[in-house]
Amino acid sequence: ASLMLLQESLDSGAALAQFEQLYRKKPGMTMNAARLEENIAKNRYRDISPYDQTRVILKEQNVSGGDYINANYVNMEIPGSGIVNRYIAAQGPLPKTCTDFWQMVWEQHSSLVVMLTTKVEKGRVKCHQYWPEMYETMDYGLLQITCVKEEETSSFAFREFNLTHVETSEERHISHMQYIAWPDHNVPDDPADFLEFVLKVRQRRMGMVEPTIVHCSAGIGRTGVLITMETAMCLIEANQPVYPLSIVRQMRDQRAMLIQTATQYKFVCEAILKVYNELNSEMD
Ligand code: PTR
Ligand code: PTR
Repeated sequence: ASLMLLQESLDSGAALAQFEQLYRKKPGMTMNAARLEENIAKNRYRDISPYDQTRVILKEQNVSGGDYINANYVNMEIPGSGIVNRYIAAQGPLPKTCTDFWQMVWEQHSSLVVMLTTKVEKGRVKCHQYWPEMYETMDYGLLQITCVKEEETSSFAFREFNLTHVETSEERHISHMQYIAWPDHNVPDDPADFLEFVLKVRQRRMGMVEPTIVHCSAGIGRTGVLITMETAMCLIEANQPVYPLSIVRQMRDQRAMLIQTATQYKFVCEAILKVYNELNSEMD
């Protein structure tokens, strides 16, 4: 029933008006760490900062000094199922934050990184290539990383990395899933491709308790769309009502500005309806 109302409020424009009215930053949250002198150069965009209360704090003193990275924990509860989908929403690494990024991956025990941007869009750099080329090994601080697999389609790139901690020799394996057909401030070129990608992410995440790291360029627009979609899919499966606006609010309580434009919000609402309607027509 919640989704029938969604169709109506999309048709009337009310859904988008509500989205536009929702706060982009949660009142009372602060962003002081991002503004510290030593951290300013670690932000890709001056206007995109993590909340202090939910930011990921690097544990080991790192090469660049301090504990700061532009990333927030975003936990999405699926009521009635006992599931909490755990994410870290982050900006795309800069040349000087690649080591910090891998340190975060390691310390948070993440085994999946989802990337929703290309390195360059319309001639502008959106994300530094923070990983080694196929069969190559690179050092990032205390981590040695080797790319052991790479597969590309016209919309996706899937990679596998081996990480070795040089001090302890501990080894781990990490998957990298990149969506390459999605320009920033915009929506994916093909909703079917997008849904296929989200399903692949979900399959890879099944049973995973450690956070999945999701990033785009700023770590707000496209990252927010992906988290919203996966959350809605889980709610539909758990037979729970889906209120996209409350998903967005729950996300923005943990990282500011998630889902950047009304077009992105509309796109994800329509994709949610598509999944819901397909599921229901199968059951008829
Ligand atoms: N979007 C551009 C950028 O982030 O690099 C331009 C921009 C810069 C937009 C700064 C807003 C900015 O706001 P402030 O410096 O007040 O945070
Ligand atoms: N100041 C930048 C701008 O408004 O252009 C910040 C920004 C950049 C915001 C990219 C969102 C962006 O998209 P995404 O979060 O999907 O990478």
